[in-house]
Amino acid sequence: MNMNVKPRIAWSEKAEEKLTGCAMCHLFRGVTPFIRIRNFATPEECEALVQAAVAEGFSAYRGVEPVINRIGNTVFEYNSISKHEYFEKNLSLKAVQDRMFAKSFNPLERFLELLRARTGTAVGVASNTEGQDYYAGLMRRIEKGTQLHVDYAPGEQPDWDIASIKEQLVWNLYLRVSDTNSGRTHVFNRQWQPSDDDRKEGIYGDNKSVVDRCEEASFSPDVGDIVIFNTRNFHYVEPTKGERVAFTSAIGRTADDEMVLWS
Ligand SMILES: O=C(O)CCC(=O)C(=O)O
Ligand SMILES: [Fe+2]
Repeated sequence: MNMNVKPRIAWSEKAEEKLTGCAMCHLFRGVTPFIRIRNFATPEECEALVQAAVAEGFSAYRGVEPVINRIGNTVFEYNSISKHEYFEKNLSLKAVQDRMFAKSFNPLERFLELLRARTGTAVGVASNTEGQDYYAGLMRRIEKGTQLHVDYAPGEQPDWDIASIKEQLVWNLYLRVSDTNSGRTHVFNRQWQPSDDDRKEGIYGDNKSVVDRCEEASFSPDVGDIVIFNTRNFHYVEPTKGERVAFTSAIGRTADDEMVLWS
C-alpha cells in the first residue's frame, strides 16, 4: 500500500491567489476554477472609473435577457451584423474609453503590464489581419444576473480572427458592488463541447442540464479585486441587490503561446 497518496483536492478548492505563469496555465487547462488578484486597484480608483463611466452613459446589450448594460464594443453583438461595422465603431468607442481613463486610471494598461511581468509572455490587444485593433475593456453592469453560458470564440464566432485562439479566459475587475453577499459568480468544472449546442437556450444561454452533477466553484465580487476564470467552463452570475459594475475583457491563448485581449 502506498502511504504517500495525498487526499484528492476538490476542483472547487483549487482557486489560486497569485498571478503566475503556472497559475495561468492551470486555468487554460481548466484544472483550477479561478485566480483572484486582491487589491489590483484602490477603492478610490474604482469609484473614479465608475463615475467617469456614468458620465458617459451605459446602454443595454442588444437582445440580451436579463438586461446587461455596458459601455464599449463587443464581438458578441456584431457577430451577426458585420465585422466592418465593428472595427469602424471601435474608433469612437476607444475615444470614449480614453476619456474615462483620463478621469480615473487605465486598468487595461495596468493589467497588460502585470500579465507580462508575471508570465514573461507577450500580451497585447488582439488585432485582425489588416492590423486593426479589437476593442478590449468593457465597462459592464451585470445586476439582474446572467443565464448559464460559455464564452468561447472558436465555438461562437468562428469567422473572426480571435477564433484561432486555443483557450479563452476572462478577467473582471470589480469596481462598484452594493452587496457582496449577492451577485456571486458560479463556474462549473465542465467545458463546452460542440455537441452541447443542442442544449442552447435563447440568445446566449444553455439548458442547466449540461452541468448536472458537475463540480461547482463560486466567488463574490469584491471592489478592487480581479478574478480570472476559463469561460469555456459553463458559468453564470446571480442577480445582485443594487449595483455591480466591472471592467472586463477576454484573454485568449494563441497557438504561439502568446496572449491576446478583446471584448
Ligand atoms: O461578472 C462576472 O463575474 C462574470 C460575468 C461573465 O459571464 C464573464 O465575465 O464571462
Ligand atoms: Fe461569461
